[in-house]
Amino acid sequence: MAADLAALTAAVEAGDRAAAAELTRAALDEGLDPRSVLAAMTAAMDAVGRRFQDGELFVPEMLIAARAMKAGAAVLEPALAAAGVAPEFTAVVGTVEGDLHDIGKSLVGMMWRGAGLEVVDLGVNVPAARFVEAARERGARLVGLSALLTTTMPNMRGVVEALRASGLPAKVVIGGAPTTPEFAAQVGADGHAPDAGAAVDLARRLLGG
Ligand code: B1M
Repeated sequence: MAADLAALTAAVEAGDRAAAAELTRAALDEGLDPRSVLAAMTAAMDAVGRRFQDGELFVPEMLIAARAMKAGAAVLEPALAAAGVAPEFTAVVGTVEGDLHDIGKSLVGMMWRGAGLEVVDLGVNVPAARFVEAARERGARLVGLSALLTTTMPNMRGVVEALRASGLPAKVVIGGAPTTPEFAAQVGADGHAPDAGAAVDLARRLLGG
């Protein structure tokens, strides 16, 4: 199969897992920058979100598109990671309690790996105590919190408070569509990133890189 980023976008949007994985593989085999491959897939998810808002498609279609993106991302991840250097710092990342959206959080984790961090991905629906436990066990210098729902973003405050109370030295970065820099400041986080690329810049800044 030949590399075709437009076809990759279309495959993710249509929820075609096999094509998403194959087109990702073809793009990497032809030497395309893994970041442009990632951009082709995120463009598809943006389109899915817009169509959902317009009532053109519903939750099951969103879920199927998300799974196709994950299939492509699984192929892409080693290439992003390969662009990095040996991990100097460990980051813990997860989606806060009550929230099941994992694509943005996983992308941030992938990009952080690509930037040379060791990343412990706790998944979705993660309680505050689990973030603290993992940060302590893994000696994390960075904790990333994601929330996609206006109803779950307040749970970020509890995670930040639990991390501060633990005395661990980890910096806390938050992100996710409804979050803002102002909200990050309100909950006491060290920073906010609007997207996965910005999350890399912010991590580097906070870790002194
Ligand atoms: Co949901 N959903 N969803 N959903 N879903 C949204 C978020 C929504 C905006 C759709 C809409 O109405 N237009 C809306 C939220 C409205 C609101 O709160 N204001 C919504 C809703 C309402 C819901 C349900 C309540 C629907 C229902 O059941 N009635 C339900 C909630 C379930 C729950 O979590 N408890 C629900 C369920 C689902 C699915 C399970 C079907 C599926 C998720 C599948 C999965 O993740 N495995 C899903 C999806 C796919 C979406 C949309 C379409 C796409 C989300 C996504 O993956 N985007 C979304 C609409 C949209 O965002 N356009 C929507 C692609 C991803 C790359 O972007 O996650 O924003 P994003 O991440 C970006 C940045 O935000 C940032 O970087 C990422 C990459 O650049 N970022 C960080 C994210 N985390 C970060 C962390 C950082 C830094 C940056 O530092 C640590």
